[in-house]
Amino acid sequence: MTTTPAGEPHFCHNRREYTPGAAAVSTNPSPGPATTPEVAGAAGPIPLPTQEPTAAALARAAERAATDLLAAPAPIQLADVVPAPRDVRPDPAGNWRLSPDAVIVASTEPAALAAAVHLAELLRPATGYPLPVTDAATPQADDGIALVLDQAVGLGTEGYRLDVTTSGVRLSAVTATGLFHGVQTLRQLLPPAIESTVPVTEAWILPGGTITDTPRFPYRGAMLDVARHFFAIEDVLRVVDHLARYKLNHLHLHLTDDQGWRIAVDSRPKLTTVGGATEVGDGPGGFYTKADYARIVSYAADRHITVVPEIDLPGHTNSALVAYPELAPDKIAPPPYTGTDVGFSYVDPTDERTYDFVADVFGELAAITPGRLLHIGGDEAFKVKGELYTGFVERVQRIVAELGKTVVGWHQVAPAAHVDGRVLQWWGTNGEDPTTADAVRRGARLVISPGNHAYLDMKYAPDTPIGHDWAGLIDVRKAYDWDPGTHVADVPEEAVLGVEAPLWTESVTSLAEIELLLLPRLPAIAELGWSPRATHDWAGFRSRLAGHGPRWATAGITFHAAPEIPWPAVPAIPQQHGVPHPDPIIP
Ligand code: TNX
Repeated sequence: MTTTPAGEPHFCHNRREYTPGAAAVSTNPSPGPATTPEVAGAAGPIPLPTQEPTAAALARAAERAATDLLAAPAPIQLADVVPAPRDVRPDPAGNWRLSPDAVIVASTEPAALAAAVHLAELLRPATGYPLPVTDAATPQADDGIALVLDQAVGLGTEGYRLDVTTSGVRLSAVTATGLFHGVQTLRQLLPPAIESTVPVTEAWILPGGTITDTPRFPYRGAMLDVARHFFAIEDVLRVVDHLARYKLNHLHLHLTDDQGWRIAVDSRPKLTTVGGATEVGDGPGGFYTKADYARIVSYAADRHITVVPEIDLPGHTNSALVAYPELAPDKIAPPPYTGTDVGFSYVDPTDERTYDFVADVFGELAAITPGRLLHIGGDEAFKVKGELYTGFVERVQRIVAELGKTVVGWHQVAPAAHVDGRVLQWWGTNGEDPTTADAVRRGARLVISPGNHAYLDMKYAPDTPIGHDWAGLIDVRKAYDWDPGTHVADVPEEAVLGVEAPLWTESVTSLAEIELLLLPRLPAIAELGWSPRATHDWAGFRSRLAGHGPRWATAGITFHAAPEIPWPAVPAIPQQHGVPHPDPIIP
């Protein structure tokens, strides 16, 4: 997608990657017209003619193609939601039209009001309607939208119920989190033009009926590695927005690695002034001050997302060793590292100063992290073996527990002793893992991130311009077709806290590249985390997901136009108020 000077979004039909601005990534080998993979994918291969077509046949084919291209997008159905809701009861007689004088009314609790304000802010730019927000003891949906906190709804800490009738919309939940998730559903039920940042002419119709929804797993997350490449706060906030859209509730930040240390620690200033000044390649690196981090945490909290910070130990620590050589096994500062190897660095597990360092770092991090979970890494510490490794992990686990936090570690920490509440993040590529299953028997719970299904840094296909393939290629179907509840042998579903999609950034240098790898696989992982297994259905998912392409395009979000998804041939091009409708682009 490109954006014209006037700001209207357009699809470039000879591109498979849509991106705002000029940096669209083209992987389409045939630059000819009318050969978009999505069109070809939807219609199937066109047989080669055995003889010259007649003029009449050509005219008929051209007419058919034009009709397809110009067809109005199918109206949105109540079930067209990602992640799939638990229960959907459409009522085609209950459609409701959002009108210019609609009002949003919320329960008097500030948290309900905040969800209502969030909804108004989502709907105002594209509709151009004022959508005033008010509150009431018993909000009514009189030709408007009511957001109601109601204990009697009984859908847990994150569930919601959405009723759309001809007389208005009622969204109810026990918690503000439930209301927030319901707002995301409501947004998806409006036409894609709702993503426009300027007012557009559109029939803002919501499909009638009732949705009752609750998540399958309590933990649904994504990880952003800000250590291999550093990303600006605004980029992180935009990733938070993407998580919120798909009802993910945890953002794991991989804050430290060999190539850079990204979080300020007052007692160890050189971690950031020295350790933060590098990244993969020749970039300048960077770091978050505590105020920056607080901004991310609070932006995420406003979207009902908890930040899980990771300090990766004892390996992946070259940037810390450069800053503080007393942590290094030989007490000599290594050169800064800007390559992409893993497993060579480690803090000295035999030196007490290392544990003082760990206590200082986690102490300061705990103080600025409202969430309960602190991630201690633990992966790929190839040079710290056996009891030296488990002893180190056990001491770090105790330090975190004494801070009143719950420890998370990559599944390599499994052999260490259990501490209360311990969570392992499993990233294997084969569900047979007796060591992890044993840790679960000793009390650990799992966040599941299979390298060959959930790793967002894996390429989609051999021609994906960035990413790795060590865990295989992960197309959208591969990201979707697995079950977190049964994935790891001998681990019962009750021990599975949820799912997470990690994005490692050795090859990722910009927001557009983050989005290219995130979308459309993040919604696939989100659906595995949220939706009941009974709704799992690749055919249904791919057609629901297809409707999100025009949304992302309209919002200027880069995504990979995966050929296995039947993207609409022509996205709705919204008509800006007072501006002539742009010509549809017909190749
Ligand atoms: C493995 S999976 C790593 C990371 C790399 C990633 C690249 C894990 C816990 N560690 O250090 O960035 O592979 O895909």
